[in-house]
Amino acid sequence: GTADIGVVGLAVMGANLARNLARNKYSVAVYNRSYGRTETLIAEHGHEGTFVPSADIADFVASLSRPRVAIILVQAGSATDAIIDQLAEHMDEGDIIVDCGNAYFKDTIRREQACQARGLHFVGAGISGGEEGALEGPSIMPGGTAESYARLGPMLEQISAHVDGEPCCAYISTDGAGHFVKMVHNGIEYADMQLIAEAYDLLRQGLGDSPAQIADIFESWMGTELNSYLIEITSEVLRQNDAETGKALVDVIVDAASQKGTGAWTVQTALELGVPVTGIGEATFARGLSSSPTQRSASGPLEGHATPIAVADREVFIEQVRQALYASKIVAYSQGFDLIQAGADEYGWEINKGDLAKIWRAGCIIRAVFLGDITEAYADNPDLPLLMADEKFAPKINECIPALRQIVAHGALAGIPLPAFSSSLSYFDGVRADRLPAALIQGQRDFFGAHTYLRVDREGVYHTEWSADRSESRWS
Ligand code: NBP
Repeated sequence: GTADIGVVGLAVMGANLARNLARNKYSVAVYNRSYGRTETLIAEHGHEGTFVPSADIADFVASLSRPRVAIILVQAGSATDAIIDQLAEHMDEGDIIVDCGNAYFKDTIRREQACQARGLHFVGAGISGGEEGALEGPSIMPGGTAESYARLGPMLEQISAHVDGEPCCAYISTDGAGHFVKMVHNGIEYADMQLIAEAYDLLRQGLGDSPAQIADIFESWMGTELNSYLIEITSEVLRQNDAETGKALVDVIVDAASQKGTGAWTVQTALELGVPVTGIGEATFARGLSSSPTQRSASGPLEGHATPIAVADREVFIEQVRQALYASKIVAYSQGFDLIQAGADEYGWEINKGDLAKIWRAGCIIRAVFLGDITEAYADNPDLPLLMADEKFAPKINECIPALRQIVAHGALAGIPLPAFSSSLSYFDGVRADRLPAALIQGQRDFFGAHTYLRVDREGVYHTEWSADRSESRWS
């Protein structure tokens, strides 16, 4: 075969990634279970570059130059397993299978082991940026053997988004690392979106502004450190009017947020690893609450509907909301990077967190100017234990926390739900507390379960004889 690389699965993502490769002068073998999609791709876009279509997977594999590289972009789950099996049947030792679908990282670890046993390389590559990204340049997070990256990396780097000439694609680490960081990326995306939604709610219900006015506010924030893709699209969504009713589109959209599961994966993983990702957790739960018709329609007897906030100075209030958003965003990212480090420790990955922030600067949904600061923070100190306490971030978050306190208090008094803002503030207060009430919890645990406690003033593990004379004994 002569094709440089192949793509299996030609629905919107696969077709666009294949076109991106072809536009970058690679010869691209293409295959889809139902041949119709292949025909459509060739008919509509065949002129964009060199495509080598196959109706059969054996022919597809045969059309690839060695060592063969096949990218899978089919529905995540059993379809991916089916395609891996079919490819492996026809491939030879040293060939490379790349899954660019939204796979669960533990599936990727399992698949990598199975492929390795058959002498094949398996790369789990997270890819972000949706359909447009796949075509114009996504952010790509590949995990696999270093050997496979030597063959695959240059191609992926070329088709990825670029910032100042640097690709938004970098080798992450082995097996499931790429899909793990993609999962956390999506979790951070959930948090970011929820924080923006809470800022909107404060301006809408608290300040009483119209969607168009709020669109202007978000647009003006593009000139600040909040500059990001999500802020930009928020402004566009808020400015959109419904053709039929003439109302703001946001007012005719049902207020129930859907999810496809990556937020939940992130939270589950965080629970397993014991990492508090409260921003992502609250964002995921908030979507759940919005989509709970039973509970919401049963809430009639409950009082305390949202009231306007008595705002003394409009500009001051808007700036407080902006600072609250910025502080909470730093908290959410700090927590996300903690989860990535915990995953690396648990699964034996060496992840360069600065590189990761770098490849999220463009191509993906959480792309933001702010990520450049994260890259710098980790460049200065790769083992930074708490991102938000970095010497660049600490002064910024310290400056914004008073505004976050004001905003959370306003929301509480006005009855506007701010789960992500308020949990970010609680996390900040918790992590920097000199002393936490966890000491009391240890006392309670020792009381009912003899779970023991440590002392602040000496070594050893202690238990108090609560049901006897309450004397203390050293257990070890
Ligand atoms: P879909 O997730 O809608 O999957 C459709 C593709 O899967 C078609 O090519 C279909 O073939 C194929 N397929 C299915 Br379904 N079952 C199969 C099987 N048993 N054997 C072989 N092929 C099978 O496509 P998509 O929206 O392009 O997404 C592709 C991947 O990219 C997914 O993992 C998705 O999570 C991920 N992703 C999507 C986005 C996005 O913005 N959409 C972003 C990032 C990642 P057929 O034509 O024969 O039915």
